[in-house]
Amino acid sequence: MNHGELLKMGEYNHLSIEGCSPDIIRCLYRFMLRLRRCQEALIKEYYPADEMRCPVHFCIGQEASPAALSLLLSQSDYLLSHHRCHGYYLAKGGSMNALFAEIYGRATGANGGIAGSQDISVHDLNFFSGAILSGSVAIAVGVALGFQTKALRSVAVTAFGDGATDQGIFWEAINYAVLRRLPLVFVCENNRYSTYAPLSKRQGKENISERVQSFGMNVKTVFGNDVALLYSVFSNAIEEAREGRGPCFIEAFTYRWNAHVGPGEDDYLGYRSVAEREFWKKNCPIALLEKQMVGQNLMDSKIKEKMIVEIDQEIATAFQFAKESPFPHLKEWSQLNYNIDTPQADRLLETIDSSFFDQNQKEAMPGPY
Ligand SMILES: Cc1ncc(C[n+]2csc(CCOP(=O)(O)OP(=O)(O)O)c2C)c(N)n1
Repeated sequence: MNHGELLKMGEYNHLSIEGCSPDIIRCLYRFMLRLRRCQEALIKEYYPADEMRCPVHFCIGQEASPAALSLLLSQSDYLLSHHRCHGYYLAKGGSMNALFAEIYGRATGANGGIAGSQDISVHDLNFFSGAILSGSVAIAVGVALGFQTKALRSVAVTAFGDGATDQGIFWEAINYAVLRRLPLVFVCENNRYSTYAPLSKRQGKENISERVQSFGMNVKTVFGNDVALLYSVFSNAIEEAREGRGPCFIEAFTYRWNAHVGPGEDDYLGYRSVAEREFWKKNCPIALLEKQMVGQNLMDSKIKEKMIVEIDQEIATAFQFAKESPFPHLKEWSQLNYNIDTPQADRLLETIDSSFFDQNQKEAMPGPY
């Protein structure tokens, strides 16, 4: 499977909800709708208000993977994500209030307003994300090794884009995970682009899964907008890893509808064809599931309207919470070093020149990132 071949398919009509209970289907749908609407609301609110002062990588069109994971991980499992992390943060139980507050740079944010959108991490939820491509993949190997060493039944899942596979450390991580049969699931959301560069311009061949498989890894390639399929494939992979049967690499083909970064459009740059964008919009993960649900009497306009009202209320509350929260203060910086066992990090913190920190965020940051 690759992006070029998928476009020739036209319409995807393989989504089947037969293997899932109605409750699971409803939860998957609700998660995707909630994620979609919260992203859309943030995009709408970004300008002209200009109060969100960090780069934000939205994930419209890519709701299926986090939705599937949201029902499969326990508290003790770790989820380590890349910069496009909002869906994964919510999947691990992160609150919308703390997400919005983080993007608004407020003290009540998931990371005290200091991390911003692409580095959100919540220790209590065992959720971590990071802007360094493939950084989380490498850290996930360490986490899984820890689980194995301590004979725990926990699993690490790392979710990232195809851009992570441009990094050398990604291939080292694959090799080591296979070698040690680590309890680790790799989820690669292949949306074809790293910023504005297609995979074909970055790698000799568009066959990530094939190359990963050549390391001895168990591999699956799936249409990443089929949330029911993802749920089943992720579920099996997580179960296998938990039972000590080793890691799995899942390549989920999907597409981001929005710009690489920020609330605006970047298609004026001409890096993506109209046909491609139309294909992926036609095969929207939410619409594909909804069609099946309507066919099985699991969804109608009344149920959907009720869901939207609840979700929009949660979003409105999150905006209010974020906007009414205070900005962080410099004197609290030391408290942001969560690991008190790292005196070296404490010493580094003391060397930071606080004059760089614009507490009132008067200057917008240049981009793109
Ligand atoms: C090591 C490293 N190199 C470059 C970057 C700059 N960068 C940020 S996002 C991005 C594109 C990532 O694409 P992908 O991993 O496919 O995820 P997507 O943005 O498509 O979701 C790049 C190159 C970075 N963050 N880290």
